[in-house]
Amino acid sequence: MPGPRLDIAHNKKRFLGVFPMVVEELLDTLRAESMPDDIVEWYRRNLEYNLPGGKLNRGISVVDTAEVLRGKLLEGDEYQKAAILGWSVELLQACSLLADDMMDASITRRGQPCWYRVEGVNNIAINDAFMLEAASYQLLKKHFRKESYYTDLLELFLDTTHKTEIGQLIDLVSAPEDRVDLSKFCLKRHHLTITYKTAYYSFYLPVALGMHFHGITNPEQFALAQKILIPLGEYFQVQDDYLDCFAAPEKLGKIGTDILDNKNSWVVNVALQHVTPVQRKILDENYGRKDSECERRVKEVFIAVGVEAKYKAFEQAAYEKIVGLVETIPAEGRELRREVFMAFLRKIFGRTM
Ligand code: GPP
Ligand code: MG
Ligand code: MG
Ligand code: MG
Repeated sequence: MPGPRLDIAHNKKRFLGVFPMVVEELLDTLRAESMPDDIVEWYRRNLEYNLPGGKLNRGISVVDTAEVLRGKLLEGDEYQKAAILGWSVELLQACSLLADDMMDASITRRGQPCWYRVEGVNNIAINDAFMLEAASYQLLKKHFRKESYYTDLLELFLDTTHKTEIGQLIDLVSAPEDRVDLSKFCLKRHHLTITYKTAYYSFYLPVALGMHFHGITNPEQFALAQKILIPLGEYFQVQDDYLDCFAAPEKLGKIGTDILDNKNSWVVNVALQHVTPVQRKILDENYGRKDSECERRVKEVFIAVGVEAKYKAFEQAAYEKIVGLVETIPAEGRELRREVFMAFLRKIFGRTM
């Protein structure tokens, strides 16, 4: 059985079609507490500014996974329920991005000013991030509390959030603002960082949710999915590091900050492996400085050492490794299907935004 074809544009439109209902349900949780209108309106603005503007890959992948496993498109109430699970992931993602942009001193996100930089918001964005996280549990409670797998969903959200926070901690502690020491950077620590800060919540979480929705209960199947999705997520975050430095901000929707922020990024690690002593001195003197001229000099070295070709080679190797992992799933597997992972891989391979 070939399963349904995944039409990315159509799937996004369909997923966004559920968003107004999600917003109203969440606003109802405040109305039920008789909150004043301006408070309800603030919450609405938080949701509408921070949720729908991205690629929505994580949320849509919950639905995609459920549909591939089912072998047909979901319809009506069933589609809506899977999409709500997807929006719960998008709420968690929006929460992380709001907070991350403050921690990384970012300027733009999804083609608009970061929420904390919007006039009148500032540090209220911290509370807004918490509210987005809480909103995901409100949705889960309303729509899934009667399901046998409700506790599994809750544990999955909580454990994934814990892992993401650990990853964010490694990311931040590895990038002290006042002390640049490139000899402390290493790809082993980078790998640990990206596994925790990105791979679990961006890749394992959506697919595991789709698997629960479909009724899969066998822990071995979840372990097998994780074995493929963590490398996929690591590959995605290397892309994020590369694009932070080299993509056009208008296309990416965000202005890169990794060089200014002294981040232990894939790009600087690869450059450090290939620099001459003169280039190394330029990096030592310019990396992690809050100065666009310093940033320009660093990028010049990255280009001169051939980071682009190394990235292309990395992408190809990552693609082949992941396809190899996917092929460990039996072609006629009765539970997991190769297409769950190939659909995700196709969405990100060679991405420029
Ligand atoms: C990506 O880091 C990781 C996250 C956004 C997770 C943040 C986790 C928290 C617990 C707040 P990044 O800074 O490279 O992302 P971007 O490039 O999108 O800013
Ligand atoms: Mg960031
Ligand atoms: Mg960050
Ligand atoms: Mg980044």
